[in-house]
Amino acid sequence: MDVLSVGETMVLFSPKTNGQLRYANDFSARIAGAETNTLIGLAKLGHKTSWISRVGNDELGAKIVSAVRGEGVDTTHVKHDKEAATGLFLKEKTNAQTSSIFYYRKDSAASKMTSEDIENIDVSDTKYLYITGITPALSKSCEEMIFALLHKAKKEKVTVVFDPNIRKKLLDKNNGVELIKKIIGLSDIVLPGKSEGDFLFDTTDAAEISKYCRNLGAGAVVVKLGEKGAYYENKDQNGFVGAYSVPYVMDPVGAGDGFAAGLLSGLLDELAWKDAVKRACAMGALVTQVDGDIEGLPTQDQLQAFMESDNQ
Ligand code: CKP
Ligand code: MG
Repeated sequence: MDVLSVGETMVLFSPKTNGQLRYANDFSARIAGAETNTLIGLAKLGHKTSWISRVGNDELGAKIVSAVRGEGVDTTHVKHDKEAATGLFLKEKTNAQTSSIFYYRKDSAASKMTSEDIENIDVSDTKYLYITGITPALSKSCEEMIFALLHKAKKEKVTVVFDPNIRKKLLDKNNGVELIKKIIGLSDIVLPGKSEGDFLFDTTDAAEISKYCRNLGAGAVVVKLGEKGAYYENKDQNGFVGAYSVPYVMDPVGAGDGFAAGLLSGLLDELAWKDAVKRACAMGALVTQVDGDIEGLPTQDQLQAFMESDNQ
């Protein structure tokens, strides 16, 4: 297995019209979840990926599993929970530029995951474990499960990649920051964004964010800088990679997950760090140009063509 991940995927209902949600009558229904976005991005590039989760024993759960499996991600470790429902969320488009999201995921099937969900999973042939800060924020039992999985991965020398993906609506107000910092300290590669640097360390400076993460114990850090590209640092090297220019941004949600897929794909293909980060930036740029989280994730040929055209 190239990349294993665990997390919640929901159905996202997006209104076809702008304005208050109370007046929205027509919606599109798409699947969305940071971890499956990344796994799907990797699968579309030809890598072997597997997803651990729970969905409800319901229609939305069936929709999610069939979509994720249909994209080529292994779903053997996804359970159908008979007691809890699949989570969902709604988008409210205030105007063409701004939107808000409303989660309906409290006590969802995925939030009921426990350490038992990962107990019998053999990670010894897994190259990378990819996790985000969303999963441990879902519930206490999910938090315990993430640490159990992290320890299992460490024991088997699986490389741990962590995207903090701060969700203020989910993180515990009192110890949320400490929780994220603890996971940063246990990770081999951390992928924060500028706003996450601000939230965690009170700085938006890429080199400083990286220093803070590395002081906590992270091996390597790649800071996502949006339209400015990315900054990477590990024990041997550091540097900036410029962003790919895009003609327009249709939907920035999911760009971070595409970025993670690009980086992991580059590392799996044993590219130099700078080139893996370049691939990450290209993936992020491609995702922003299409509505939806996974719909803009490219095939190998599309990625190659985009990177070869002079967009950077
Ligand atoms: O940080 P991103 O915009 O790349 O993440 C978007 C995803 O998992 C989205 O798909 C949503 O379902 C979520 O983050 C979430 O739980 O907020
Ligand atoms: Mg993100």
